[in-house]
Amino acid sequence: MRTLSKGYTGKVDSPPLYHTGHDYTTWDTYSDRSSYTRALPPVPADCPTPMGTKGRKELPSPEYLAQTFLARRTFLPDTSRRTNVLFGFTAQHFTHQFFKTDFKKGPGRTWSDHSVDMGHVYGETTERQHQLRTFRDGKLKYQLVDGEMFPPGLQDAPVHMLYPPKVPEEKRFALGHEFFGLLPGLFVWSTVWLREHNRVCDVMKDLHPDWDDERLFQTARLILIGENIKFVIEEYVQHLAGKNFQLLWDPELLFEEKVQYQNRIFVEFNHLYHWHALMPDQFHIDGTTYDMEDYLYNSHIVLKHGFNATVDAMSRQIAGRFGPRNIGPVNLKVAVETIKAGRKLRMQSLNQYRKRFGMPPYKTFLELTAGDAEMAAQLEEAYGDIDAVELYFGWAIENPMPGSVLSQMFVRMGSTFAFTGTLSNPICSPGWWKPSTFGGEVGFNLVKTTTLKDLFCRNMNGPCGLVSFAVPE
Ligand code: MNH
Repeated sequence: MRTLSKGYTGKVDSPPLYHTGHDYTTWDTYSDRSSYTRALPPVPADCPTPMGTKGRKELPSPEYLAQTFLARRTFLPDTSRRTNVLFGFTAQHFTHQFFKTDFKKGPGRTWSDHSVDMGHVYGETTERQHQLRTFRDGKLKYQLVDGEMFPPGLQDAPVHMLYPPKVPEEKRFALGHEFFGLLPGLFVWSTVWLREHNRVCDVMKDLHPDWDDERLFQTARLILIGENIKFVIEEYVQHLAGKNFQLLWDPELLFEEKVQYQNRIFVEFNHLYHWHALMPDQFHIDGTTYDMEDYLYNSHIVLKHGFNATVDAMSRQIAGRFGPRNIGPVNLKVAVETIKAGRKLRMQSLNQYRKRFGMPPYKTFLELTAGDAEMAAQLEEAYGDIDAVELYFGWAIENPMPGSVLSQMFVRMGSTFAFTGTLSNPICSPGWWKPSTFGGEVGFNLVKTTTLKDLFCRNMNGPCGLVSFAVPE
């Protein structure tokens, strides 16, 4: 595990060499946290073709690419690892704490703090955090529905949320992240972290009756950050990695190494994580089927069916497989926007990134399509040259490795950013990694032992159903 962690964390430039604000290294590359960093500099603006020297003068239209190669015909499930919908929402919820593009300012700009900081639960700004806190015993605001704890309504915590007008006032919730009213799966995650935070506050208050609200709040936050990293490495990344190797999160493994306990988010990592193929077109809960349009912006579904039943249903529904032609209609326009963003940022080609991350460039279109001759011919027609295929689009049509959820390139690049991002968290540093940071041995043990199932089951009223990242055989 030490070798693996060293191998991956060593492949990210820190301090970063490039960012989205300049085409070359500047002081801002280091200091401007409102820009994403990038692993490769942009294609120079005065190059003969958009991809440098290769390919045609004009790239194929994003709409054509999306319709022809990305749009789902029929739902293709991930039969290789039986990834489920709960996994998909975990991916989305977890990563939106550090992928926060400032879309108004442009695809290279971000309002994130570049780390696993639970900012999607507590709010990115102090102002938002204060709106969400009760200022009693460290706890966050909540409401009880049939005796169960849920996030507060917007009238009780008036934070900015992005709800469309059709959502009635009483069905709007105040969450840490303004997008999280979008999907019931994100609401489920917001709820479980809210319950865990308030539960941990009770545990800490019992142990430290003299602690004030601020100390209880801040300590609970550090414990939740640790719990999050714990199950993300040992269960979530484990699900992606397969069964041949048991991952272990032990910050002490890197104490003798040169680790920088700070992180920056790369725009390539953001594009790589557009995992919209995972999402089905319908959701099944307790015998009811919801089409996407009834599901979006409808957090109330969770209250209607109950928290436990919703989590169980999400664990039993299979997610989509990665690879060509599996992005559903509502997400196809996100794919189009991502292709456009890549062009605005003048991102280098798939093959340039393969070389940057130690993989051989594809030599032919047939190699890229894993032997699909028809698609290879269509792609050759569209791009002209294999070295002109774009990064996000290339990923989106790569097939998973046999028996795996992801393609080889996804694993290589994703692991590099993921291990760096989690293992460089300040709680992993020699100075912080000790009981007192987490309110004593009890809190430290929560960080060192919490599993996905623990997190959900200890925060449920009544029997806990299936909580898993894979649909059982
Ligand atoms: Mn998703 C961005 C819709 C599921 C990962 N997603 C976006 C955007 C929309 C969106 C809209 C903004 C796009 C733009 O303007 O460029 N996403 C959805 C919908 C679903 C969804 C409707 C489910 C249905 N998304 C998922 C899942 C993941 C994911 C599952 C898995 C990780 N999405 C992303 C990432 C971004 C994004 C990453 C980029 C976010 C950012 O940069 O701020």
